[in-house]
Amino acid sequence: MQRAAGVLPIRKRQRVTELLCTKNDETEFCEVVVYLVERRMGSNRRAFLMDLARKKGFRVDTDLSESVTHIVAESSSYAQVLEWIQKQGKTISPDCNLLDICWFTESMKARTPVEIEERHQLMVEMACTVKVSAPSQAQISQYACQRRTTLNNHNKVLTDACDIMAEYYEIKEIKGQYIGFMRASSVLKSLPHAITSIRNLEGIPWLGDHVKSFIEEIIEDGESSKVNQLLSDKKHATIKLFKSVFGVGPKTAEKWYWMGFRSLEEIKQDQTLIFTKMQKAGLLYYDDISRSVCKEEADAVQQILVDIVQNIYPKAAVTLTGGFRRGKKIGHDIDFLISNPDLGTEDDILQKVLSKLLAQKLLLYCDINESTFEPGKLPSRKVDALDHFLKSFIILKLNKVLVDYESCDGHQDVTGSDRKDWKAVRVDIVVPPFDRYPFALLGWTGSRQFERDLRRYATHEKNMMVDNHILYDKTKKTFLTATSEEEIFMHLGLDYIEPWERNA
Ligand code: DCT
Ligand code: MG
Repeated sequence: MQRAAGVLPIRKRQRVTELLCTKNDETEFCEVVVYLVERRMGSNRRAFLMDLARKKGFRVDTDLSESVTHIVAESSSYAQVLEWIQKQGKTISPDCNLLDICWFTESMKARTPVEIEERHQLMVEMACTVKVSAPSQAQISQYACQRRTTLNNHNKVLTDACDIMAEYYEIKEIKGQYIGFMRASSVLKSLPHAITSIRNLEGIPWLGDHVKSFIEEIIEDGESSKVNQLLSDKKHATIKLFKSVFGVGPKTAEKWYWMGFRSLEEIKQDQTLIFTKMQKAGLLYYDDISRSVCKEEADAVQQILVDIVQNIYPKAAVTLTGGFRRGKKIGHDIDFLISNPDLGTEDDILQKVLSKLLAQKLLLYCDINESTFEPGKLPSRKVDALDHFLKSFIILKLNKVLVDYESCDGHQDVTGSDRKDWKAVRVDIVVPPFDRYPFALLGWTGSRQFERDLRRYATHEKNMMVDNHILYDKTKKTFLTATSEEEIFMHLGLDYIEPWERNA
């Protein structure tokens, strides 16, 4: 793979510098004129990065002109950027550098334009082009945080089958197999094409022998005998049913099965079982909360929370996170972050929100997890551990009149056939301290596999630790601050992945 040559010669650079730097210039490195290519980057991110660079003393031009010395592009090849420039009807200086975003990221981190190395230059052929016949291993990252995974899944048959296997092994607590199928499903979801032949599997990471033969069977026979076996396994189906009750984990589900229970009716009617408060609510509202929540319902709940929060703290924001932030149209619950610029108001906000919901008779169930967050503490090594922020798991009584069901696909499935004018919905509300908000947002946006891989990548590739609270550089022994998700990606040397590209 050849790299494009062309670092601006020093003499020419000086000439450009003289032309560009006026005495009033606030930029520190006026020999460098950066231009960010919007293609693949998106206008919002471009605006954010331009602003960031200017704050760090860089000259960034909004328009592409011959004075630009450094053109920076994301996920693009040399040829693609040149073609794009031509399409815009622009010309650039022959000595202009066409660079990958990694040069920009490193320069932001160093607060100075870093020396251009070969790896910073755009490649003549695009490295991430996936050849449909046989993608090479180097082209698909083993980390979900280096892949763009939208909801446009070209391999649904395969990933659904892998997800069924993963869920089975999760319940059985066979971690190796569970992770294996999760990773395989995740990488298949990111492919830009459908796998139609065994040859297509070459070079795709995480397809070990076991998973490969599982997939090969589906490609050849159109179905998996293992999945069919699981789907007709009554024991597995019963344990899954019990586990689908809010507050019931795999251990309790399995215990109920071994105690001889086979249906939720039997569980509900039994006089000897002792339920937790959460399980009681889970059983009571099971019909509603076992159904999917649609985006329109999430929007209605957000409006209820916004109305309450803005009355108490006008500067506070209510952000929809979880699957809905990744663009999903349905989910099993609705996840929110509430953030207020005034530190120390978290308890008060949550208390007042819950009191108000209670007064409005909308709070069917509520469980509060007090904050155990200690600033300056290193993150937990447990990848799946919940965070330490103040949060509340609730069941909300949502008035159906508030929901625009007309816009909701398959709204019969969502609302059910009952005649009551409300639906019970599961809502999580997290209230992190304001300076932790970008980390909390990144953590709560998910997907779970994306978060796992982000942590694994930070540890193994960067000697850093990241979680919902902090980013820690183990080499420098320092905590890195961030005011946005973009900055966290930048600290980690990662291209920014939009929320809707995190459906790993
Ligand atoms: N999360 C995580 N690790 C976990 C659980 C959750 O990183 N063990 C993060 C990722 C998603 C986010 O929290 C919200 O969790 P869920 O609501 O379980 O996931 P979701 O993606 O919103 O899925 P759904 O659409 O079904 O609600
Ligand atoms: Mg969710």
